[in-house]
Amino acid sequence: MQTTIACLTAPGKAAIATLAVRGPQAWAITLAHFMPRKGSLPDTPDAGQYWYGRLGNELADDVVLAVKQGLPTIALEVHCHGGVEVVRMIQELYLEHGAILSPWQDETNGLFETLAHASTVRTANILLDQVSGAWQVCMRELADPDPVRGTQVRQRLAELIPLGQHLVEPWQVVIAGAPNVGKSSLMNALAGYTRSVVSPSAGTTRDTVALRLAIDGWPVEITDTAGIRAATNDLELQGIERAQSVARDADLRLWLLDGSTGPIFPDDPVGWHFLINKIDLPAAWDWQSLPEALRISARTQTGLTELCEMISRQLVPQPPLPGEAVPVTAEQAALVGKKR
Ligand SMILES: Nc1nc2c(ncn2[C@@H]2O[C@H](COP(=O)(O)OP(=O)(O)OP(=O)(O)O)[C@@H](O)[C@H]2O)c(=O)[nH]1
Ligand SMILES: [Mg+2]
Repeated sequence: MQTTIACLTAPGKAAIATLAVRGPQAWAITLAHFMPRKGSLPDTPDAGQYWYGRLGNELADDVVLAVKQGLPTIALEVHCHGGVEVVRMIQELYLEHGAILSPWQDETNGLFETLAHASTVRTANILLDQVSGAWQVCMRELADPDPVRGTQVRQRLAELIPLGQHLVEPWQVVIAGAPNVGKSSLMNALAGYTRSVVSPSAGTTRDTVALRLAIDGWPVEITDTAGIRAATNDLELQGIERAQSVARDADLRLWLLDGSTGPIFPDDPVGWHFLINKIDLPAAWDWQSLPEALRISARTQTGLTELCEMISRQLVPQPPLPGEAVPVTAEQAALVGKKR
C-alpha cells in the first residue's frame, strides 16, 4: 500500500489549508518532522488525537495535526496556513520520503460527486453526514471488542444498504391493476398535474408512463402501466407485457382495485400492496374483506397522505438518525456483508 498526500482544500490562497496523509509511512514521516508545542507524539496514534506544533525542517509551519484513523490504516489531517508555498512545502516534505500526491476525490470515496447529485434535502443531509465522517466513526464501533455490539452495528448497516443505493437513484414504485380502475388518475393526483391520459374507456394507457417525485423526502420514480387483462390486440399485449416486466423489477408494487365494481386481482397476489380506489362511489363489494388494503379516491384525493406514508414506510422502514452511517459505495456495502 502506498503512502499518499492529498490537498483537501481548493487550490489558491486561503487562511487555512487541509492536507490528508494516509498509508504505512504516514506516521513515521510525521514523527520525524513534527515538533508538538507540548509533550511528544506517541509511537502509535489513536483516532481523535490532535496536537499543535511545527511541521517541517529549516522551513516549517505552525500546524494542527489530527488523527482521523489509527492503526492499521493510519490517516492524518494536517491543518496548515493556506498560502500556496506552505502547502507545497508540506507536500514536498512527504513526497521526498516516498509518498505520492493523490487527488482529493480519492479521500471521499467519490461521495462529494454523489452528494452533488442528491435530488432531495433529506438524501443530501444523509450524504453530507457520510462526507463528514459518519462512516469512520461507525467503523470504530464495528471494531468494538464486545461481539454483541459489533453484530448489532453490522446488522443495522446491512439494513441501510438499500437506502444507500437510493440516495441518488430513485426507488421504483409501480401502479398496476385491471383497466379503468384509476391508475392514471392516481398517478396524476400524486404528480399534481396531468402526467398521464385519463378516460372512462378501458385500455387508455398503452405504454408505461414514469414520473419522478419526492415522497417524504425520498426520491421515487412512479410508473403508471397499461391495465392488465386478456389483451384484445397485439398493441395492447405489448403494453401489458411491459407493465408486467416493470412490476417484476420494481422496489414496491401497488395493485389498484376499483371499489365501485367487482375487484380484479393479479394472477399471483404475493408481493403486491392492494389499494381500493374510487371510495367516493358506493361500494360494489365488501371492502372489509381486504382489511390491509388502503382506501383512496384519486378523484377527491382522499387517503393520498396515508398512501405516501405507507410508501415511505415500505421503502425505508427505519430511517437513519442524524449523523448515522449509511453504506453508500459498493465497497462499503460489501464490507457489511451484502453485495449491491
Ligand atoms: N369517481 C371516481 N372516478 C375515478 C376515480 N379514479 C379514476 N376515476 C375515473 O375512472 C376512469 C378511469 O380512470 P383512469 O385513471 O384512466 O384508469 P386507468 O386504470 O388508468 O385505466 P387504463 O389506462 O385504461 O388501464 C376515469 O373516468 C376516471 O375519471 C376515483 O377515485 N373516483
Ligand atoms: Mg391509464
